[in-house]
Amino acid sequence: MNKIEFFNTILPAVLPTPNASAKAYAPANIALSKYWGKRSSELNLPANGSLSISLAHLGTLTTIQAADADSITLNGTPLPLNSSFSQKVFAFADCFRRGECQPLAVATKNTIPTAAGLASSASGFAALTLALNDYWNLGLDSRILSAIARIGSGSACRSLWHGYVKWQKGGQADGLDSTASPIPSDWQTLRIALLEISTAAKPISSGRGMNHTAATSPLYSVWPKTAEADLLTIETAIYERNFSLLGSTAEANALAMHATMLAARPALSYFQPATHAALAEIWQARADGLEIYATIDAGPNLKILYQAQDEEPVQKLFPAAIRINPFAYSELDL
Ligand code: 2P0
Repeated sequence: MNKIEFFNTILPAVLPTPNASAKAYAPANIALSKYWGKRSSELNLPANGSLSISLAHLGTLTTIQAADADSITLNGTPLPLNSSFSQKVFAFADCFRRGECQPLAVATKNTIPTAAGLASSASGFAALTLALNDYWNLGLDSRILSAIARIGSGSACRSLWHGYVKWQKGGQADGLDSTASPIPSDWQTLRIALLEISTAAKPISSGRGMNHTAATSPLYSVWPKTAEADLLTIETAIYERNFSLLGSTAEANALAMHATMLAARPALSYFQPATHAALAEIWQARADGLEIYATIDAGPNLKILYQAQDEEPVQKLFPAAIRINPFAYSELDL
């Protein structure tokens, strides 16, 4: 199934009358067990399920208004329509418009500091999906919205909720069973510190990186099964409130993902020397009795997993890291 066929199955033939404007916020998320590999690139259907924690006030706020012609601003700055950011946004909006003449003024604001070294595509496509749904009064349910956000960027399907979120792999060709949903839990002592190594653009996108890995790495064949097992272990750890199990599994899962890349031909590594050095610091701290773990995505930066009780030693050890309470979203005032 291609994108247009997918959108034709879930949207009315003609879009409803739009509202004057619509506004939506979505948080960024960090995968505790990772998405790495697609069984369909067209619809971003994953080779394995994944589980994430959302980052509360770090995310994307998107506003859509009717206009005479398409236009876009990013963090208040107008962007040309031929910029890669504009093209991604309007290609996504076109999946809704399907040829209808409905120009849009899109304003996107990221609340993620550049220094956090975090990608904003997950929160960006999630916020855009929610805003487009509201703009045209589509009233789509959360499962459909998650599938739509996934088509924008795989990990975006997890950014529709705060807290712990699970993305089920699914098996259908239309991807309607490959969607995310929140994990009901009020275990709120998990904290995340974002340790920036570099904010330079990554040399190879996640999508290209995962396709290259799946196509050439002899270690990749064990990845989907490993990742599914890790997902279940982390879900159990959340229900049991077992930080040691959650952290150790998340760290092992991330390093297993990077190991598949290192074995790709040619090798792919998002690590920089400072990534290895910080990882060694985390391992030493753990050996010294501070229970912290690392997870690393498709870039050189580290995310440190720790417990609320260890705020002070983590701040002392990594003073430059941005510390986040993922559950502080009730304080949001956007
Ligand atoms: C994740 N990553 O689970 C994994 C871990 C990076 C490493 O999801 O091609 O930007 O748009 O579906 O979602 C980043 O990949 O890729 C990602 P596309 P996406 O968070």
